[in-house]
Amino acid sequence: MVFWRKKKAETANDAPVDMVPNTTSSGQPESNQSASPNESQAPATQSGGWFRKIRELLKTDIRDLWKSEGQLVDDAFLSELYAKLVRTDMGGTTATKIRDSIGNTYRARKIELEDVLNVIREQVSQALSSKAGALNRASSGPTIILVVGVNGSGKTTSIAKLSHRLVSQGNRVLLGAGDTFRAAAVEQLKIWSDRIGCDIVLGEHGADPASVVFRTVQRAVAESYDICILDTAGRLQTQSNLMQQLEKIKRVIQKQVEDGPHEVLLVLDATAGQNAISQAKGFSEAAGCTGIVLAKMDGTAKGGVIVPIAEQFSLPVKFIGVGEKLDDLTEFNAEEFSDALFG
Ligand SMILES: Nc1nc2c(ncn2[C@@H]2O[C@H](COP(=O)(O)OP(=O)(O)OP(=O)(O)O)[C@@H](O)[C@H]2O)c(=O)[nH]1
Ligand SMILES: [Mg+2]
Repeated sequence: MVFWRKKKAETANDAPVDMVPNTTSSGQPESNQSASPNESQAPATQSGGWFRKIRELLKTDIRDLWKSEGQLVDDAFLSELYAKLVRTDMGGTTATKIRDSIGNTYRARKIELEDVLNVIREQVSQALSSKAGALNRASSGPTIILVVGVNGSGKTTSIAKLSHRLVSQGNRVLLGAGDTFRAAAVEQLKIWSDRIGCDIVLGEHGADPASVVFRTVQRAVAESYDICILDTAGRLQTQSNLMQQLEKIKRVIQKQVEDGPHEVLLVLDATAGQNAISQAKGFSEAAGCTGIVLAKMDGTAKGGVIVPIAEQFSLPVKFIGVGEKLDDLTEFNAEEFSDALFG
């Protein structure tokens, strides 16, 4: 069930894997950001769009259960409600808790939509509480952030959005184009860096990604950058040789920054449903991830997938991606999230 799908940018972005930011015919990045740097720091709840839309659509979907004012809570109602909840991908455990809580309190009585939304909000907030997390920062020297995930999950775009956010907050950011595997990947990050106005260390196509990472971290330390964000090529959690490559990359980082990387962010595609869950498992075991970025939350009504992901892994959800533009990244906050969705 897809409630709505955000309109894609009318550019090369249409090609998911080879996506590059908008460019003019001269190859220069277009200045088409939707908000000023100040606005970009506002969470998506304030900047409007995404949360409001998904809430309205969820409400509409659940409201469909009301045949008349005040709906009788019986087995038929409870199982229909359960089905609607499961369709948000929130997972059977939380959906069962919500259904049972409503059944226990309201069975054989009439219930209003608001009462149901309150129970949902409470249970989702409970499931997600303490699952949010701020970005880890180095106690001294540059904060090194390694970004990993399967092909096309949204790594490079999330790096661009995160860099934009950090630059807007006054940080000096250095990017490392460590995806030397996919043709055009380096150029993709380069175009973003030009648009954001941050520095970048480029890699040769086909070069050892660890060498690009080495040069990037070396420069970040030598030139006292605040943040260094390293892109990597997409890989499956089952490709053990490629997972070992991530280990090598981490060792290369640690040669220069002993306590690095300070973050290993796993970018998951929210539309991947149950696949996202197995990716979270595989990557967190093999790559020592420290946090999750849940990208493409705007592309699905199944935003509920965040619940089982956060519940099953001890990984905090740090950011959610809600679109393809630089401003479309918001910090994850459990209470705000469940309020926004079900409030
Ligand atoms: N709607 C939406 N699209 C997104 C979001 N994040 C990324 N995308 C799109 O997803 C596609 C893939 O994004 P990339 O950032 O290139 O993904 P990647 O993980 O770096 O891909 P590889 O480097 O090929 O592994 C592009 O078309 C992006 O514009 C998001 O939050 N919302
Ligand atoms: Mg990429």
